[in-house]
This record gives sequence, C-alpha cells and structure tokens, in this order.
Amino acid sequence: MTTHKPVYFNHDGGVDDLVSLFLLLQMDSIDLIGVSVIDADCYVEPAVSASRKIIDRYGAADLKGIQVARSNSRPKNPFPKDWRMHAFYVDAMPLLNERPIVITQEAPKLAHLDMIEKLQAASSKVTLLFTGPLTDLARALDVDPSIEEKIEKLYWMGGTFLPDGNVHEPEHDGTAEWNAFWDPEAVKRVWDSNITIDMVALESTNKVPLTVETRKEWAQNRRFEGIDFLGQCYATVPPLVHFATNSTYYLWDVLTTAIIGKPELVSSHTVSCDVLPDGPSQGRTVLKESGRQVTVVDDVDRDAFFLYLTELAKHADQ
Ligand code: AGV
Ligand code: CA
Repeated sequence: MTTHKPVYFNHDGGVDDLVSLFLLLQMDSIDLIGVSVIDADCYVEPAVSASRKIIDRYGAADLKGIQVARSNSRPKNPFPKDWRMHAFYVDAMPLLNERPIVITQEAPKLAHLDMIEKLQAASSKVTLLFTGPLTDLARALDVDPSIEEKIEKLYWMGGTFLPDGNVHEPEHDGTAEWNAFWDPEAVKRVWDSNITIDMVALESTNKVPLTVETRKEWAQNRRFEGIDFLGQCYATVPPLVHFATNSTYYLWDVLTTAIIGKPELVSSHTVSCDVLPDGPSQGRTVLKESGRQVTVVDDVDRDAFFLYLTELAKHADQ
C-alpha cells in the first residue's frame, strides 16, 4: 500500500506562494487536505481567487471538493503595497482564466478554524507547510491547543540567523526576515509549542536565486504548459539587472515546498533559538542556548532542485 502524506498548506499569495501551490498539486506522494491564504504579502481576495483557479486547472480529479480558506489575520508590520499587488497579476493571467467559471469554492470557515477542522478530521498526523507569517497557526493553537498532537511537522519559510535579513523599513535595523517581521508574536507562540519545526531561512535559499539563465530556460521550454506557467508567474517579478535593490527573487517558498516531496535535496542542522518580539530588531530570530530547538536547512543540491522543479512542472501536462 502506498502511503500519502497528508499536507495542509497556508500561504500568503506571493508569486512563489502560488507557484508552490501549483507544485504541491503535482506531487504524487502527498495528499493535500486543505489550503488557506493569509493577507500578508498579497491582497487576500485575488490570492484566494488565484488559488481556486490553480486548483481547478492543475489539481487532480481526486482533489474535487477541496476548498480555499481565507484568513482575517492582521499584521504587526504590513508588507509593501507593491509586493502585495503581485497576486492580482497572477489572478488575471489568461492561463488561469480560460474557463468561464471557477469550480473550487471558498471554505466557509476562517483560515485558522478551517485548519483546526482539517487537522482534527485527519486519520493520521498532518504535515503543515507555511510559506508566509505564522499568525494563523498561532491563533489555531490558542483556540485549540490539542491540534499539536495532530501535527507531524511544520515546514516554515521564515527567519534568518544571518546578520542581515530582508526587511528594509524606516524603524527597523534590517536584521529580520519578512515573514517573521510581519507578526513576531506569532513566531513566539509557535516556538512555545511542542511542534517539530523545519525552518527554511534566508541562508537556506541563498543558493537558489532566480537567475536570468533560469528564466531563459523556462522560456525555451514553454511548450510545456507547466513550465510556461512558471515563466509567466515570475514575469510579474522581473529582474532589475542594472539597479541594485533587494529585488532579487529567491525561490524561497518553492524550495520549502520541494523539500516536502524530496527531503534529500537539502541538508540541515539543529539550533536553539528565540525571536525578538519588539523594538528595532523585531522579528529577528537569534541563536540562544536556552531557546527552543529548530532544524534549519543549511545546504541545497541546486542542480537537483531545479531538475525536480522542471520535472514537477512537466507533470502538469500529463
Ligand atoms: O522573505 C521571503 C518571503 C517568502 O515567503 N516573502 C516572499 C516569499 O513569498 C517576502 C519577500 C521578501 N522579499 C520580497 C518579498 C520581494 N522582493 N518581493 C516580494 N516579497
Ligand atoms: Ca510567501
């Protein structure tokens, strides 16, 4: 008997979040039991809509009936509007709008309550994949702490132990990663639980920036619809090659998602750490001997990762 790993996915509607949903739908080894969307690096309306359309177009027949839950969680520190716009572009892509109606429905419950329901109904322990802030998980733990027992492991894209994070905001010192900065207290709440955590931090994704070469390769292979979809999605976040900003797009969430299908792509080590809740370094994750244990991805087989990505995307054509 083949065992399918049950997975619940909470994302925040960025380009790589939506690409991650597409890739999860191509994995034969998992059983996607729920999807929810938080209003962080997106506007939640187009992000829920795009998620429903991606499931319609790329989900297998046995996913019929899966719904997309919307979060009403609010930030401590909101994402820049320009980044939040990306979900509108993906939602408007012709590839996702060929069919006149959307079959996949929005879930009746709020994201964190939907997750509690799906976890409690699952017959075996569930893998959680979070590619945005941890707010919905923190809220779910507050409402029903018994869900801890239903969680196999949390994969989270967030945090960094590097001296420089990716937050460049007026009242911040730049040491935090954005998903942690959006709601530092939620990170703290999850850290205070007994959940096993695998963290994909900024140092974990430094080896997988989205290069111009990769974009060209996707363009060359756009006869495969799934590869065209990757290229079209990332065209909404084009490279600025003559202008140095933090605009380099890493495959942050995509790497986190790929590990669920192929854990052997990465190596990791365990650290004890904490998160700073407020002040100019708020959201910074720091090493601390008395802190909680987390596994951090520290190396990626870059070529094997891109090969797997291509393989999954081509799977969408079959
Ligand atoms: O910090 C990385 C997280 C990932 O979950 N997000 C983007 C990924 O979805 C925030 C972010 C950091 N830099 C960004 C981000 C950028 N230049 N554009 C959009 N989002
Ligand atoms: Ca994200």
